[in-house]
Amino acid sequence: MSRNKPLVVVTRKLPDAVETRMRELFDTTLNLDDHPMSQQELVNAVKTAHVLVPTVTDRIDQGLISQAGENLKLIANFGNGVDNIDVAAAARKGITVTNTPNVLTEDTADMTMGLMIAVSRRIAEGVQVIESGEWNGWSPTWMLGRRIWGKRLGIIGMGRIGTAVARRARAFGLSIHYHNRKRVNPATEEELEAIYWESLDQMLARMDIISVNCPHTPATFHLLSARRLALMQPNALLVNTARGQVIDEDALVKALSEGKLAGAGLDVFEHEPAVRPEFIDLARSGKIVILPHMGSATIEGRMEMGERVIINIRTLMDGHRPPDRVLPIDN
Ligand code: 8YV
Repeated sequence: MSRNKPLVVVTRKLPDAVETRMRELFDTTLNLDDHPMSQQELVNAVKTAHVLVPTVTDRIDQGLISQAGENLKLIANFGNGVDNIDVAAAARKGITVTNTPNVLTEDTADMTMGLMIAVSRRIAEGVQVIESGEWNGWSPTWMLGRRIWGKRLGIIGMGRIGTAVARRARAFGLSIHYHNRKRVNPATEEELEAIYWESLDQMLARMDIISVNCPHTPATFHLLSARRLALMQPNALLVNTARGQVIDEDALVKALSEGKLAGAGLDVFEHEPAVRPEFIDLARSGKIVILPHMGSATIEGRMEMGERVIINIRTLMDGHRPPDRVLPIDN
């Protein structure tokens, strides 16, 4: 530690302004060429650093945490979801974990709406037609999509992002239904005229569009299983901007290929950056729209995520509880 500044290791390239500020405040090791860190690099980092700043692309599991040195006091995740970190193992070692909530809510909700509209109105297919030079002109029965106005949207996970999706969806004329571990407060339900479904199965069977907005936890792994996907209406659409692990991808491919589900908009995948070839074929055929985990990818969002990371580090270093502390989930 130089001049009493904590040693902070950042695993990926962050926006320049964030990196510059971090170097002013901390003894910061940057990853200038943005390569995903190897296991050995991560081990070296946790052995020496006071603070590790990982992202969704780093597995901070129990094995890694067990090798952490005495110095490591904080894992300040650059991201909202913490399914890449074994939070319980960190807690057992007295290491605090923080994330960056709130600042990517609106961007992720925008992308959810974007996918919903892109799938139902065949936007990606339209782009492909123009780019291929095969557009022969307008026709009354060509490229017909499905209207979203007046349809029913079922949101799985009515946290910050789910609620932000609901607000937008209301303006697009969708009626709001949701499934959540807990019912949201009456004022929010009233504002959104939202219908709560305690039973996910019951909700799935009745919706025109389903949006996945819950975190990936042991309880939500493959929540949308083959059995549950089969409950959905054949005309229904599925949008996922949360985590690929929430959907059984084998079952989703099967449902889409067999026409048991009309389409999907996916920003996330179970084994990123690998995307199963069937999804790519389905995207080429216009059945689904797929994006490479871009839900929170705005300049403003990334800057604010960096600011949250800095605030969390500084607060802990000043001897206080960081604002975005994440506690282990009690199952
Ligand atoms: C982030 C995300 O880009 O914050 C999250 O949980 O999924 C993403 O939108 C990513 O996590 C950055 O680490």
